[in-house]
Amino acid sequence: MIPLTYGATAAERRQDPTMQAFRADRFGQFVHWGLYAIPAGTWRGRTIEFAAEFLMQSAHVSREDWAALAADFTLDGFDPAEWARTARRMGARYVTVTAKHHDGFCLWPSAYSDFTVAATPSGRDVLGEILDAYRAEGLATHLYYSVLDWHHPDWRYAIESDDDRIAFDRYLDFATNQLLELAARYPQTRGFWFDGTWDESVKANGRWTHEIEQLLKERIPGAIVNSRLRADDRGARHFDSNGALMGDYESGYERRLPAPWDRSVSVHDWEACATLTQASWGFHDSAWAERGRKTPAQIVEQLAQTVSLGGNLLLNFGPRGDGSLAPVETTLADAVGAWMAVNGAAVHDSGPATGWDYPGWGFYTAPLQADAPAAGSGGVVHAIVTRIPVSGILTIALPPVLALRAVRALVDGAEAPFTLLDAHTVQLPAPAATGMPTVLALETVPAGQESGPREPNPDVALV
Ligand code: 16Z
Repeated sequence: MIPLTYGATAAERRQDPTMQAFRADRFGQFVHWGLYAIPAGTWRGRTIEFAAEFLMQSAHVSREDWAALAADFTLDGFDPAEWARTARRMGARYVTVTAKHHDGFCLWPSAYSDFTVAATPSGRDVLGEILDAYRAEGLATHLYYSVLDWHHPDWRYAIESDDDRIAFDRYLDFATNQLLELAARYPQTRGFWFDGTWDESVKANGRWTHEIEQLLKERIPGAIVNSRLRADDRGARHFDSNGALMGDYESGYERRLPAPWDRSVSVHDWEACATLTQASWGFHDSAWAERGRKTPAQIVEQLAQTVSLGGNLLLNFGPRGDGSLAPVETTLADAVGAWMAVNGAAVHDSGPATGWDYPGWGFYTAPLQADAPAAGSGGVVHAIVTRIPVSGILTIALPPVLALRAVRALVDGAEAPFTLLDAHTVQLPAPAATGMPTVLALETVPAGQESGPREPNPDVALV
């Protein structure tokens, strides 16, 4: 063990009510909105095929020219109640909103910066309005905060001189002030999602990452902080130099997921974030952005894979510059929501199905239970069928301690026949293709207690 002052603070996953609620929520909405939504990927006629929120950097825009966008932040189509309704209908149970992204623009009227909504025509507390709207729809609220800041003169990428050290210490004081200001203004905030923490300057300040986590938790008891904030004494990130997770959950899965069979990730809490388009988080108004756009079935498949491995999915939306949602995003949300309305039980309040191996044709999830019953006591496991085999047959290998009593489709409650192959392997016909994953509720009982004898089917070869 390497002795560390600023390493992991807990050996076990958190089990307090706030963390249990976050874990049970499973599906959140990420919202990237800021000045970058106005140019939406195009600067002076040139479309940059890169994330819209990076335009200031990728189009080499000066601080002054970028700051001038504030005059066009007029909220003409801004309707946070509509964002929140869309998120709730989709089945999201929490939202994470970009309070400040890399460009330094603040969605709240911060006392520590001139580059905020206070300098826009409306002068309104846009962030506060967004958070209120989501809470009114019953969603929990989290704040995204970029430590990296392209606007602030004291930001440094690395500390290479005494002057850098002095400037960056000032910068960290500024960030501390802003974060405590956010905690004071929005005390109902459930969590903080830190970003822009990968530079040498932040890695050399593990102490600050530790202290700000503790400070925020003093101000908001139970606040949930992502691992991405954290560096230890030696600059190790997410996981300390002894391999222990820092922060409350792992936030390294970005536009990718752990492999479906890799259960090792479920030893701790984690959250993956995903884009609707190939690579932009902010609204990118271009044919390029449309190229990799995901379908509702792809989103549901990512959600199923995530829950089956004990993670949360934070699905990103990028409202347009006027504050309205693009129809393509609300359409997607509604299609996912229609699926969730029928099948949400396989996602919300669910997690990995212990002892059930990855079946290849989809994912198993099981209800999260506060007092988990002994393995083998039976109950419902959900099978989310995302890849229908060409054979038309689903093979289910149950944990040896369980037997299958019934299989029911969540969509209509219809019971599916199954054939016992051996003590713990069954086959059932694959559901008809609907274009969206089908969810089957597998009703299990302890092995030996299945109702009535079931003879092996002589038509199915045992191999
Ligand atoms: C290319 O390296 C990146 C990619 C994405 C650096 C930063 C990011 C930012 C995105 O703007 C978005 O906020 C995402 C969650 N974050 C990691």
